[in-house]
Amino acid sequence: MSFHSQQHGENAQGHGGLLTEIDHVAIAVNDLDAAIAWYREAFGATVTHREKVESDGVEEALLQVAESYVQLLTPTRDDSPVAKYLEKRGEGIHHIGYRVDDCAQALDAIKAMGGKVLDETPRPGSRGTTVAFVHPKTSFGTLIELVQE
Ligand code: CMX
Ligand code: CO
Repeated sequence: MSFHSQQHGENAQGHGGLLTEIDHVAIAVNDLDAAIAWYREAFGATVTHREKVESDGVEEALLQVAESYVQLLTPTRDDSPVAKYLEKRGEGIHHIGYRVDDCAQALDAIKAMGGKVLDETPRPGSRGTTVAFVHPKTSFGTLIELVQE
């Protein structure tokens, strides 16, 4: 056992506590079809799931990588949060989705620490998941989506 893992005990063995997996890395893109084509051409990666999520004003394409996904995201309307992001910051990593067993429990943990959440209670996400977003100002500049399958 290395010095590092001795210092950190269980955590060094890969326990993420309430986080069970990286569910997805979401990338905001201007042209969904162009991004899909690029991933196919470069890596042979193909779309596992494609969906318009009207409640969030986005269309997503999920490319499965092992147990996780790359979520390519593009806005479907001008007032979409992803439209604002693209306008202000350009294409790039928009959020990280962490898989959890119990979205409400993970959300409550953030709230108990005084964190700012964007969903007071879990709500429906894409592909039948239950999700809640945590404000990036609470989590070191990273917009976090808690994803319960
Ligand atoms: N990652 C990191 N920081 C971000 C960010 C992001 N994705 N989006 C905004 N920010 C930062 C901005 O840079 C800005 O920082 P400064 O004040 O230092 O300049 C601050 O947060 C406020 O940003 P804003 O441009 O004014 O944007 P809003 O506050 O209007 O919206 C957010 C930002 C996170 C509250 C909004 O995007 C939101 O509610 N997101 C949750 C829902 C969502 O993203 N849905 C789409 C994905 C759906 C899915 O994956 O299924
Ligand atoms: Co997402």
